[in-house]
Amino acid sequence: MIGAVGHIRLSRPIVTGEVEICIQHSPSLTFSGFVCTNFKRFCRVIVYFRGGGRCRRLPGGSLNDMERAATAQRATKETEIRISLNLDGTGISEVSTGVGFFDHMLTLFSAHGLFDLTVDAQGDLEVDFHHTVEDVGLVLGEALDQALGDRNGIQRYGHAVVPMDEVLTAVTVDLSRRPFLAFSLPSGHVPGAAFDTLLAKEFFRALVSRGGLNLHLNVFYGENEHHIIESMFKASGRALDQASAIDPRRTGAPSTKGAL
Ligand SMILES: [Mn+2]
Repeated sequence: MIGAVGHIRLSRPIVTGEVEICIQHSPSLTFSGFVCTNFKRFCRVIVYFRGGGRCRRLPGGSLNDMERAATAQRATKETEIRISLNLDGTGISEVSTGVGFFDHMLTLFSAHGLFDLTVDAQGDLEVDFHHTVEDVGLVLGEALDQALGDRNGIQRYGHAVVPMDEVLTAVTVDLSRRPFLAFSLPSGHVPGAAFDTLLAKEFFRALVSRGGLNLHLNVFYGENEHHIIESMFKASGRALDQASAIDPRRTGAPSTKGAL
C-alpha cells in the first residue's frame, strides 16, 4: 500500500535529513492525496505503521522520490561560477565555461550520467584555462555533496568501462566521503593539446576533494588526447550515476559504520 504512495504531507517543513513518521494503522486509512512540499534538498521519509501495539517499518515504505538537487557557487578574483545539479535528472545540460572543449566534456558527463546540469562559469581565460577548470571541479563537487545529502540509501559504489575509438577507460567510484584520486594514463603517454590530460586531472582532483569521493580513473590504452579525456568524462558520468542511485532495499547508510 505505502509503496505506491509518492508523497506525504507533513505538519511542518523538513530541512534535510531523515524523518521517521509513525502512522496509526487502520483499515480505513488511505494515503492518497498527501502532498509533500518544502523539499529543497533530499530528504528521506520513512513511514512506519502501528499495529499490535508496535511501530513497524513497512516493507518498501521508504519514499525516495524527493528531489536530490543542489546549487553551489563560488566567486573569487579568478573565477565566478554557479552550478546546479540534479542527480535524478534526464541528462539535460546548459553549460557555458568559455572553454569549448570543457563545455563538450561537461555536456557528456551530464548526458551519460543522466544528471541535469547547469554550469555558468566566467574565469580568467586571459591567463589560461587552469583556474576555470579547477574551480568548476570544486563547485561541481560542492553541488554533488549537497545533492547527495546524508548519502543514506545510495548504492555508494559505481563503475564503468567506456571505449572511445582506440581508447579504453575504466572509472570506479566510491562515494565514501574519503577524497582520493587515482589517475593512470597509458605508459609513455605525452600530454599534448590545449586542454590536456594534466588539466583534466586538475578538474577531477578538485571534484574529488569537494565532492567527498574516491575516484579511480584508469586509461588502459589509446593515444588521442581528445579521446582519452572524453572517455574519462563519459565513464565518470556513468559510474557516478550508478554510485549515487538509490537502492530501494537500503534504508540507512551504505556502511557497516552506520554513516558515511
Ligand atoms: Mn568529442
